[in-house]
Amino acid sequence: MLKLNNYIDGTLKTPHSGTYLDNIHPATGKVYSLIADSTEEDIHQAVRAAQTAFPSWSGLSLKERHNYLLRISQLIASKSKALAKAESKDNGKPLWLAEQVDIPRAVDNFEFFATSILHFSSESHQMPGRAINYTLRKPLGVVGCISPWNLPLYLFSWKIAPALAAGNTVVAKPSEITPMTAYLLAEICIEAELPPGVLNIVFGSGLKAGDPLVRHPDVKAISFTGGTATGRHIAQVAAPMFKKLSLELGGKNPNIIFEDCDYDRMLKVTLRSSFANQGQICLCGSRIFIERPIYERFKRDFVEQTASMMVGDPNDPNVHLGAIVSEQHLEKILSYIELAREEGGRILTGGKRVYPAGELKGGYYLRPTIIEGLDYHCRTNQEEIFGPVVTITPFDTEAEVLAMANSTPYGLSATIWTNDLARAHRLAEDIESGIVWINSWLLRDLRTPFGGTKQSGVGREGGMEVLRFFTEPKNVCVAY
Ligand code: TXE
Repeated sequence: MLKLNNYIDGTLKTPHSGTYLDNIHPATGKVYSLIADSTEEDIHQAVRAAQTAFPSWSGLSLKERHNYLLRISQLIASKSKALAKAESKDNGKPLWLAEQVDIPRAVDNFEFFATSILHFSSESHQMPGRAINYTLRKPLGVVGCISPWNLPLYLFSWKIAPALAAGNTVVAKPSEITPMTAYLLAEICIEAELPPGVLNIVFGSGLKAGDPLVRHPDVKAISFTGGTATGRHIAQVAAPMFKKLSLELGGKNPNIIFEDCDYDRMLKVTLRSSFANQGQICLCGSRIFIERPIYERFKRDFVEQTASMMVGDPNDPNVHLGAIVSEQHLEKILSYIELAREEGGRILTGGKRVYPAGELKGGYYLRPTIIEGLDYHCRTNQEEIFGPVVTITPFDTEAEVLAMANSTPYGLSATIWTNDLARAHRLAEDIESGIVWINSWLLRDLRTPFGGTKQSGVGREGGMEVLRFFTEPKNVCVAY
C-alpha cells in the first residue's frame, strides 16, 4: 500500500516514529494508503531544513522566486487530471468539482502569488523639509502553514504560495484526513527543483505533528485554517510566544433572500451555496432567511430541487453530492440533525444516510437536508454543522433579519439577494462578517481581503494583505 512520507529538505523521508496512520477512501470506507505519523522529531528536522534554506531563498531576486512558483503552477496544471482524481478519492467530493474548482484554484494560487510578489510595494511617508520615512518589508523566516480537509490542495496552496513568494521558508502540515494532494505537491516540488528545505511537508495528526509545529520557538508565524476550537487552542499556544497569527475558522453564514430578488438566479445559486462540496465549505450559507411573501414559494421550489439532487459515486458526472469526508464527521452531522428534531425542527427533505449498492455501500453518504420551524437562537442555528444541512426561516423586516443574521458568534461571510441597491449597501455595511456577497456566492477575486470577524478568525488572507502578513515591516527614517 502506498506510504505517504514526509517531504523534508528536498527528499521524501520516513517518519521518526516508523509508524503510519490509515488514509480512508470516503466513497467506500476502506483504507487505501498510509500516512506518516509524524512527531516532534520530524517537525524539528523540517524546521532545521527550512532555517538552513532561508538565507539563500530570501536572498533570491523576486524574479527568481517568481520563476519557481510559476513552474510549480504549470506542473500542477499539466497534472490536473491526476490531481483532481486524487482529490476526489481522498475527500469524497465529486470528481467534476475537483476538476472545475479545487485543482484550477491551486494552479491560480501559485500563479497569482508568483506574479503579485513582482508588484508588491511598501510605503514611504514624507515629513516635508525634514525627513523621509520608508518601510522595509522583510520575510519573517520559517513559517508554519496548517490546513484542513475540505478544500485540501486549494487551501494548502493558498497559504504556501504567498509565504514562499514573500521569501519565507515553510513547514506545512495538511490535514491527516486528506493528505494525498499535498503528497503529490511534494513530488511536483522535487520535479520543479525547488531548492531543498524551502518547502517542507510533514504529515500526521494535529496533536502529534501540528502542535509541535505551533510550539516550535523558531517558527515565526502560523497560518491556520480549520475549526474554531483548534484555532483557539493554537492562539493560546502561539500568542504568548509573540508569533504572528492568521486564523481562518468556522462560519454559520446567513443567506438573506428578499422578495425583489432575481428569483431564478437566487434559487440556482442557493442550491450551490447550501450543498456544494457536501456543504463542507466554510462559506456555505447554512442559515437561509426568506422574506415572508415568497417564503412558501421558495420552500416548495427549494425542497423540490434539493430532493432531486443526486447523491452517490463521486466519479459519476451527474452526481451533485459525493461522500462526506469521514465517518466521524458524518456522525457529527447526523447528531445535529437529531438535535434539530429535538429542538422542534421539521425535516422537509433529507436527514438520512444513503447506502449505494456494491463497493460504495460502506461509504459516508448523506441526503441534502432542509429544516424549518427552528428559532434562530437554538443550537442548530448557532453552531457550525459543516455538512449538507440548512435551515429556512421567514422574516418580515430588514431590522429583524439583520438581528437574526448577526446573532451567532461567527462572522465569516453573508449573502444578500435583492435588487434594492440602497438596501444591499445598507445591510452589507451592518452585517457582522468579513465577506458579503450581493446577488452571488463564492465569486472570488484573489486580490480581495479574505477572512472572518468574531469567532470566524483573526487576520486576512488574499492579495496584498497576506503578503503583509508574511513580512515584517520596518520603518527607516532618514533626516535631511
Ligand atoms: O478541523 P481541525 P477538522 C471546521 C468544521 C469541522 C471542524 C473540525 O466545523 O467540523 O472544523 O474539522 C490540525 N495544533 N472546519 O477536524 O481539527 C489538523 O491536523 C496544531 C472549518 O478538520 O481544526 C488539521 O491539519 N494543529 C474549516 C487542521 O488543524 C492542529 C475547514 C484542521 O483541523 C491541532 C475545516 C493542534 N492542536 C473544518 N489540532 C474552514 N473554516 O474552512 C488539529 N490540528
